[in-house]
Amino acid sequence: MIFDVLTLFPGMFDSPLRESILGRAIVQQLLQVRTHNLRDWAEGKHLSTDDAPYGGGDGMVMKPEPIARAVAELKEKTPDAKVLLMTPQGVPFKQHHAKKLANELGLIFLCGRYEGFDERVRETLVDAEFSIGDFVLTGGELPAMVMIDAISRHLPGVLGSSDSAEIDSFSDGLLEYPQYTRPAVFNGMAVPKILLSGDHGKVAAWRREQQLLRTLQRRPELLERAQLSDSDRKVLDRLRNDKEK
Ligand code: 21W
Repeated sequence: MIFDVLTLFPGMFDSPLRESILGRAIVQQLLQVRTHNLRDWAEGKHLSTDDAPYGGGDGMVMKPEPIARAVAELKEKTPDAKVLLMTPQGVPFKQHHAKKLANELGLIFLCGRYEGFDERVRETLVDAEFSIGDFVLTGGELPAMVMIDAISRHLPGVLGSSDSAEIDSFSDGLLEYPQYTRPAVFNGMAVPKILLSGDHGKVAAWRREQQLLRTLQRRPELLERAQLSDSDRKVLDRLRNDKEK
């Protein structure tokens, strides 16, 4: 997969993507992240990429022409690439988007600064618009990195077999169970006895119940879409009743 990123701050992408799992995946040529400075497609004495908004108001708006020229050039190399606009008004990025986008050959991320993009960028150049959540950032660079990270985990070979993307939290729509490692007692707090019992069946049942409990307590809205077995539903009914008492 080739990720092309158009940004005014290409340096922001250097270390986050080159560390750890993604760094290894890049070395192994499982994916490529190419950052491009939008200013390279700017014109005029000041190489402006932004301008004042028509109609007045504070702040600046990203000019459409440098973006159009840049996208046209990048698409010459990867004609099938999807163009993704990072914007607070985009659809909230979810795990199912990450999984689906991992099937593309190329993705071009447009990262904005200032108050946003000239609306005409959206209309012609963009395949989809994404937000990463309801909070205000200073630009689209961190959202692009978040998406690249989440998408890359689904590319063949990027994750080791022990942490498969399929067994993750959200793959069945539930939060994960609590985890423990040594020591068996830490600051007076013991690891749940069942985890030391060696009874794999009981451990699995306990973990599933903990997943259901956590999701019920912290993210009850996820239960509406979670993949639940008959036995899960029985456990959930019991947990809900326990709560009432
Ligand atoms: C923040 C851009 C605030 C614009 C009209 C007139 C990309 C982002 C961003 C940013 C505004 C994402 C306005 C979650 C984010 C991003 C920078 C507000 C005010 N509109 N996901 N004036 N959060 N943020 N513009 O901030 O570019 S994806």
